[in-house]
Amino acid sequence: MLEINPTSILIRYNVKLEKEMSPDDVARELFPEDELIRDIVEAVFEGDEDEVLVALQEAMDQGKDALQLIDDALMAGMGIVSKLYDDGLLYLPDVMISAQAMTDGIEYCKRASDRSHEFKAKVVSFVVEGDVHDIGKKILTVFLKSNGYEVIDLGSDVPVDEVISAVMEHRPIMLTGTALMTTTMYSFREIKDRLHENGIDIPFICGGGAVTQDFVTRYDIGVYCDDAAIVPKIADQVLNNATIEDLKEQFHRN
Ligand code: B12
Repeated sequence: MLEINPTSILIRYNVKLEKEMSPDDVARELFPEDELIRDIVEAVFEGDEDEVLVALQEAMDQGKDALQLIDDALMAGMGIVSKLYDDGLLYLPDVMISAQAMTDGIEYCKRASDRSHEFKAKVVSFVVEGDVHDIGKKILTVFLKSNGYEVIDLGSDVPVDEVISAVMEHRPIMLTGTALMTTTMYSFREIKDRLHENGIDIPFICGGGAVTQDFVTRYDIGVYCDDAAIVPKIADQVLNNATIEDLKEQFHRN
């Protein structure tokens, strides 16, 4: 008896089947066409560190530039992961695993090249003194790195002095602070005062579970945001010469 496969008929007549797409399906639609780049992007998406290096080497052997691969393949792959996380299709562990694969890939590319990679700009990030909650800050640094920023990550439980010294040493375009506890978030006020005393006029972006827009505006600390995924967009605006007032207007909720 003739067996009819309805799927093939629908595909033949170009009728899209009503079926929920898996994260892999969504990602696959975003993968680039260039096969060499695609293999790297896919390995970053899968969080397969070994495969990332194999695919990078293959691309370099075929004439791709090591540093260009950072932007075109590694960051592109992480961009897809960030997008799917943003859309609620991937979870935090997926992001962290892919971020590690991307970081290993970046180191590999840097070692393979005799030139240095050009980042868009530098951002200093930290979790306030007395606070070890660093998961949100880790997400934030992943988003910044995958959008081409160099992140000076000071870690968690960072004393005010250390934050100020890092800003003076690295001269970033902006500073991000994370606080998860109502007892620790007051460090932000001290940091803002110390930045001011030292004549440093960069945007201070504040976030983390305990922090509210009301707290940040009441003490005129800087710019508040509750979503780590937005931080690269804020950095892009800073590069576009947005003032602190512009940023508040654009990113604060009414
Ligand atoms: C995981 C966790 C821990 C872990 C931390 C592990 C780690 N490495 O981070 C451990 C077990 C160590 C821990 C310890 C403690 N914890 Co705890 N912990 C939590 C918990 C359950 C989740 C926090 C978390 O990671 N959330 C997920 C991340 C992704 O959220 P997030 O950091 O806020 O980041 C998001 C946004 O805020 C934003 N964001 C973050 N940073 C920034 C920065 C900028 C610039 C921007 C724009 C955005 C942004 O981006 C992220 C998403 O997009 C919370 C409960 C809760 N509901 O939040 C309690 C909680 C934060 N902990 C709490 C407490 C009290 C403690 C302890 C004091 C407990 C104790 N008695 O020992 C200790 C504190 C130790 C210390 N000195 O810091 C309280 C704080 C209460 C308060 N408001 O002050 C909470 C709220 C639990 C509660 N309901 O009581 N904790």
